[in-house]
Amino acid sequence: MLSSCEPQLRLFSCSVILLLLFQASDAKRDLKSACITCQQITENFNKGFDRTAKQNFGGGNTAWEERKLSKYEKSEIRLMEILEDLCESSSFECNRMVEEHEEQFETWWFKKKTKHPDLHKWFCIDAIKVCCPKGTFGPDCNACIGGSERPCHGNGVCDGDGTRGGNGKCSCDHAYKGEFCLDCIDGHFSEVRNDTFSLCSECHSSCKTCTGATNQDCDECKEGWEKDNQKACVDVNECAKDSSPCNEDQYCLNSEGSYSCKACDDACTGCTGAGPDECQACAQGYQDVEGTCTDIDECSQSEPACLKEHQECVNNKGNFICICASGYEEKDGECVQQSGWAFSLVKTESGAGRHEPIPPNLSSPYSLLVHHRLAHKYLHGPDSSYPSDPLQP
Ligand SMILES: *[C@@H]1O[C@H](CO)[C@@H](O)[C@H](O)[C@H]1NC(C)=O
Ligand SMILES: *[C@@H]1O[C@H](CO)[C@@H](O)[C@H](O)[C@H]1NC(C)=O
Ligand SMILES: [Ca+2]
Ligand SMILES: [Ca+2]
Repeated sequence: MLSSCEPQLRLFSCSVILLLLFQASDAKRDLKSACITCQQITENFNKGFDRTAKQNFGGGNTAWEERKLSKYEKSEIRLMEILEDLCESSSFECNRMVEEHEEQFETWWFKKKTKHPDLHKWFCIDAIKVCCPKGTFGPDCNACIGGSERPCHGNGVCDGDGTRGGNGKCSCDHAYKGEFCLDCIDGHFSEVRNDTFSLCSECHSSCKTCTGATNQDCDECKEGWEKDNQKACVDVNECAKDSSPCNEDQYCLNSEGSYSCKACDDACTGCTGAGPDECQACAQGYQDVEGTCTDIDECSQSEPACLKEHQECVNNKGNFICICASGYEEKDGECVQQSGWAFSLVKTESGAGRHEPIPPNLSSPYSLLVHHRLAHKYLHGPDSSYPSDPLQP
């Protein structure tokens, strides 16, 4: 009686049922992989059979060796040698399957081999029933959709094909669709078709759907293509339209079936192509010189561009900057004399440049300290630190 059951026992029987349920669904899910494992085992068996064919025997040409060889050929020793090498030691599935069915291998080896030489068929399909013949699937090895001769009519893969698992439905190859893989997907047309055979080919790149291979066979054009007056699909020139599809600082580049927008040159405000000679107008800081937008050199204008004392003008593309002249540094927006040693680039007579030290303004104690520190570094190298330097953090 259940009520008299020990609670531990009920728990135990409960978990056994759960375990069995789990194993049942697990087994169903694993039917495909069980067949693959079995397939590998029989392949390795055949390899082992070949490998052991001449093992341990030299030429095999003496009568004694002949006798001995024919004895070994069908011996249990040879079977054991083959069985030993069927699985990788790490493959749990494989080792379990071989262990579980060792007797079956013996039966086949000693009694069935001659009549049923195909081990895969005898063992995987008929004996332990994890595989099915090609073109069939599932527990009862039913024919795949499209028939076992040409599953999916040669245009797809049958789910569970050759195993006791799967549902026999087709996953069609590219270009095919439908339950039977006889229909063509969009962008493809049927070259040949009857109830059992179908060949689909790709449409011209301009067609969305078509009845043949050229751009005149399109039913509908792809996006970016339109029908001309001969009913052929031709490229739409998006850039020739009244309103450009690109931004103001871009130009439009047409391509087959598409277009792209490219950034204008920095010298332009609006453009019709790449480069500073394709500008609609010149950007600020540039001026038109014979059709090309060219940088304005603000520093060589008659009006000085930098107005503060001790400032120098440096020209850049599209603008200019004002920096303090050498020997001066910026402080609160003004150029003041540098407190330490500075170096100015001086032109030598040969035209090359040379750095020449400029002495500091020594009238303030702060400047003096900085001067000493720089002098120390000058004498002891740039990485040396000034001893007991009150300015060092
Ligand atoms: C279908 O077409 C294929 C290929 O052209 C041909 O081999 C086959 O006999 C045809 N079958 C039928 C039923 O017409
Ligand atoms: C040195 O600095 C002092 C105070 O900062 C300043 O008054 C003086 O004009 C400067 N001397 C020179 C030569 O620039
Ligand atoms: Ca286009
Ligand atoms: Ca400039």
